[in-house]
Formats: sequence, structure tokens, C-alpha cells
Amino acid sequence: MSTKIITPVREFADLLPQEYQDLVARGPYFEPKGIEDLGTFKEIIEEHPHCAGCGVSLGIRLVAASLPSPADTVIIGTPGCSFFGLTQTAVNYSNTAFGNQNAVASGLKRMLRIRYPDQHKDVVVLVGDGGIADIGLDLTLHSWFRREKVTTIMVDNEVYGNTGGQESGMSKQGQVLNMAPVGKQFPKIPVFEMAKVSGCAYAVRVTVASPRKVGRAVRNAILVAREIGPTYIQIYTPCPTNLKFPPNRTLEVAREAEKDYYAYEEFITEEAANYLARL
Ligand SMILES: Cc1ncc(C[n+]2csc(CCOP(=O)(O)OP(=O)(O)O)c2C)c(N)n1
Ligand code: SF4
Ligand SMILES: [Mg+2]
Repeated sequence: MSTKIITPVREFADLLPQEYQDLVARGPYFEPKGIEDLGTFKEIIEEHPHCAGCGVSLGIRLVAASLPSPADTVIIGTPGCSFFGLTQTAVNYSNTAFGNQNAVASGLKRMLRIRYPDQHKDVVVLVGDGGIADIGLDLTLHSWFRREKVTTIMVDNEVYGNTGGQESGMSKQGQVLNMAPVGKQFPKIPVFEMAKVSGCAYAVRVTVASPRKVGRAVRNAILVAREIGPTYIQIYTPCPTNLKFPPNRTLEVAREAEKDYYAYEEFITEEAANYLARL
């Protein structure tokens, strides 16, 4: 893992599209870039097949722009809308069977520690609410109980977006969806609260309406996972297609949620806070 993943062989260098040449010359691989620098460097994700106004694609863009070492990061995904954007991102990526992401990430992180004992290799799970709160909940929790040094990021659109609108454990109580016509019967699963008591050293709840907070959370979470323990970020990424609001209202919807049940919250252990203060 290094910038070798993007560097073309000499014979092909001139044949590659300008887009790609820009990535090699002006990507975020060589000096640290963050949310504040958006617009001044070639992002590792730009084009994607998501619907207009998709909160998930915005969440992925913000996460991708905040990775402390993109060339030394592996993102682990699973089926869901996020997968379509992530496979077009210039970062090491592996998909998993639905829900298995934290088990795969745990094994990969351990293997990378053995293979590269003197280097940091960041393993980041980036998947939807269904992948974490429903099918993958047991494997997610057990990776936290075992204190695996992996960062888990949920892009929470409160629905199974990719499969046409089934309710997820993270859908709000009463939410009517294409395939939940009478409304969801029980409240959101408190995954953020679970993270705090299950071994995470750092956890943040945030929305895409606060990009700087997302950026800081991603960076802190990845740094803490290098040395201290598991970290979790839950980002509200509203889905206009399934929650049925106009695609130009995504940020407004996120901002409203932020004033209400999706208020920003940060949890950090003393050990993690001391570690970040020393960096
Ligand atoms: C084992 C398994 N069960 C079901 C599916 C079908 N499936 C694909 S994506 C998905 C829902 C994804 O929902 P979520 O994780 O919330 O992601 P979103 O599409 O909303 O971003 C399901 C049920 C699958 N691929 N594999
Ligand atoms: S269905 Fe929703 S989450 Fe999926 S790509 Fe469309 S807007 Fe995004
Ligand atoms: Mg979802």
C-alpha cells in the first residue's frame, strides 16, 4: 500500500485522461488535506452514481477528504448505496458479504499490524445503517468488545436505500417508507449509546450539515484507532429518494435533525483524550 495504487506505469502515463493525471499530480496523498482545503486539490472521489441530493454521497465525500493518510487506508464496505460511491474512490477498498464488515476489518487490521509493524495502516469500515444496526450488529459490537483498532463509520440515511425503501433499525419510529406502509413500530436502535459502553474509545454523532465537525471527527477517530482502540462515527446522511423530500433540501433536513434528535455529541475516554493531546 502506497501511492503505487494510483501511479500509472510509464508507458501509459500520457494515455490516461486528465482527470487521472490530476489525481496523480494533485491528489491528497502527499501532504495532509482536509475539509478546509476542498476545492484546492483533486479529491479521491468526485464522480458517483448516487441520486441527486444524496446525503450518503456527501457523507462519503466528507469522510474521503478527511482521511489522515489516504494512501495507507483500507476502506471496508458492504452492500448498500455507499458501495456505489466507494468503488469509484481512489483508495484501497474491499467489499464484504452484507453485515460482515467489522469481522473482515478486524482480521485485516491484525494482519496489517503483523505485515507492517512499524507503519500505521488505517482500516475504516464505511457502511449504511442497515449494514451496521441490523445484519452486522453482532459483528460490530463484538469487534468493539474485543477492542479491535478499527474505525467504524455509519452513513445513516434511516432506510435501506439501495433495495428500494425497507425500514432499517435506524429508521425513526412512525416513519412511512415504500416497504413500511404503516410506519415503523419501534424507535431507532441506540447504536451511538451502545458504542460508548461497548469499548469504543471515541465516538461522535454528527450530520452532513456540519462538514468541519465531520472532518475533525474522522481524523480524531482514525488517529485514536491507531493506538488506543475502536472508534465510531455516526453521520446523518438523509436520503431524498426514500424519505421523499426534494433533493435540494438535503442540508436543510440534516440541519433540522441536528437541532433535534441528531444533535452533535462527542464521547472520548481519558486515555484517548490524553493521546490526542500529545500528537
Ligand atoms: C446477506 C444479504 N442480505 C440482503 C442483501 C440485500 N441488500 C443489499 S443492500 C441492502 C440494504 C442496505 O441498507 P443500508 O445498509 O442502510 O444501506 P443504504 O443502501 O441505505 O445506504 C440489502 C438488504 C444482501 N446483499 N446480502
Ligand atoms: S436511494 Fe437514497 S441513499 Fe441511495 S443513492 Fe439514492 S438518495 Fe442516495
Ligand atoms: Mg441506509
